[in-house]
Amino acid sequence: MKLDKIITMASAPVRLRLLAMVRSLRATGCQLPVWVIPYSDDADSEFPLPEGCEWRHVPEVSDWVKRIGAHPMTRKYSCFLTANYQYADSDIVFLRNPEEVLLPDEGFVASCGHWRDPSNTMTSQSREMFRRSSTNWQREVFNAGQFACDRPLFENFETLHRVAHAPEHRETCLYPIGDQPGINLLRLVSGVPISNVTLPPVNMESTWAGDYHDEDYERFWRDENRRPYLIHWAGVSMASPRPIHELFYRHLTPAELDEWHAQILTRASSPQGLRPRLQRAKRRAMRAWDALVDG
Ligand SMILES: [Mn+2]
Repeated sequence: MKLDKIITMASAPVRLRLLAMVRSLRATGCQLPVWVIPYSDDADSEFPLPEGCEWRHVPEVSDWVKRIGAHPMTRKYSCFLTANYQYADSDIVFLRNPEEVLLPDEGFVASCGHWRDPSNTMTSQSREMFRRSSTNWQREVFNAGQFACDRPLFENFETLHRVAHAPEHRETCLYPIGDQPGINLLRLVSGVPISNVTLPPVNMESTWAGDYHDEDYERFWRDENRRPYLIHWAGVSMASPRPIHELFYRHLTPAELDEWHAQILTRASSPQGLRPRLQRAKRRAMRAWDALVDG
């Protein structure tokens, strides 16, 4: 595919993540425009973007998401109305130019190892749809933080809306807890063929920061064709030190690094550790939601 843009999502709290992501992209030689989907419409959520980036409002999608109470991350569904893009979350750092890496690929391209553990990519409803689609359906699920496609999954917003609201899809596509199950199901329903560069024939090494534990993480990357083209922190806490965090830090100035560490310390010292409590609450909510859909 011939990429013509990078798409991401951001709001003020992830400003440093976004700056590092864009700088890492430019360092690979990629000068494509970056569309930034606003995570929220709050007045203080936007901030000045680096050159070559623009806030990309798609009101029909963001108004719809708000109206139905779906998770704000589902604003990413607007990607499915466009073509020739790489979507990348702000907690990603590029290592190779996605324009070059994806040139031989067609259709929808995933680049994660979720096939090892598909559990967070579906609801109990969409699991049945995947099971009915193939006996090897695990190859077709992916992390919603990184995907590329050379064509729109749906011809217009009306079609996307109709598919998402269909009785057999709505619990998954209008999911209030996250975007990943809906994004996976919409790709499946679209019928656009999917491949994953971490599976044969490419067998790229892992793109997830959580798979790299020690100082010499680059030893897995001796074969350039199998070197990951991006690294995604997806759920890996920056509060606990890991050598691979350096790939992110190297794109921040000393002043930004100070700001970053102050943010981490504030979060870590919140009463009784707010983050674990929030994550437990989220797991409870996901179980309750699944039970509701099953019932
Ligand atoms: Mn992410």
